[in-house]
Amino acid sequence: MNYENLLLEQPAPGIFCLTVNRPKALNALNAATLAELAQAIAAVSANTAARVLLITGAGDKAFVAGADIAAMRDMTEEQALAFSQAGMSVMHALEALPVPVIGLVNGYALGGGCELALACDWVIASERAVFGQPEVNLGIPPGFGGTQRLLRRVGTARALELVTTGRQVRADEALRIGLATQVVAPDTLMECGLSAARTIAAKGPLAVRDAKRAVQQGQSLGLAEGCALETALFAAAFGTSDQREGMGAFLDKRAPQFSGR
Ligand code: DAK
Repeated sequence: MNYENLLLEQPAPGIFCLTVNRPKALNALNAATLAELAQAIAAVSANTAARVLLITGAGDKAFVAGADIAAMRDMTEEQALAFSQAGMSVMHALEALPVPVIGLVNGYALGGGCELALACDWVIASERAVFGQPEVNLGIPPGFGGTQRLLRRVGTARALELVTTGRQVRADEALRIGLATQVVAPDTLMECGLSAARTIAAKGPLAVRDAKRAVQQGQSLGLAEGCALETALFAAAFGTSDQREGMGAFLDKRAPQFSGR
């Protein structure tokens, strides 16, 4: 499928890479880009061979510099509601993908761009990355889930400080507060992402899916319920051929060949 504002590529078997591609507007998210993101995420979700999704921004300056301010300026409340819902549903769809989603933040990740990074399962940042929720500078609060996902990732006080001041966070601080899990040199960002993706793609796909699901759902469960979910997923794994293959391969001292069944 051809997209106007995105590139969806498959650099290796099972590994998909989605690039937001509007470099002249620093990859800002307008309605058309959000609609394409929804389509691309649905395509990856429907592909049973998919193992990992990488997301990045085109050019060397921005991951995504936010929702498109020019497109938002004259919106009515009704239009703003529809725009926020479109952005929210993209972020939810990304989070709900059964495969891990790694954000490769190559530059500015501001406003909607920071929210897109927060909807990724984790983020590898370039040394040039800059994160922030600067919406208050524009007279609006965040609208694509930033307040909620930021507080879950960095804690309440840090989230409050960032969303009320609009302060920008550089890569080293992002690493320290948990917005990024790793910071790498700009020209190694894609290779680091691919390396993580290859590692994941070699694992049991059902186990990866269920491990992601347990961690994600655990965020909104009590400890006992979360552990009950883990028990159910663990037991169900023993009905799969991946479990027999993984354990058999270990005992045979050979590399496993997982089938995802
Ligand atoms: N939207 C549209 N265009 C943008 C943009 C954006 N977010 N960010 C940059 N651009 C455009 C610039 O207008 C410029 O276009 P031309 O003038 O060349 O035509 C081009 O990209 C290059 O930008 P600069 O010339 O400004 O580049 P600099 O290197 O000088 O500065 C910068 C880079 C990232 C620091 C600066 O561009 C900047 O501050 N950009 C805005 C960042 C920002 O404020 N982001 C948050 C956007 S607000 C809601 C729904 C959604 C949201 C909130 C509520 N509801 C419905 C409730 C989400 C809001 C946001 O994300």
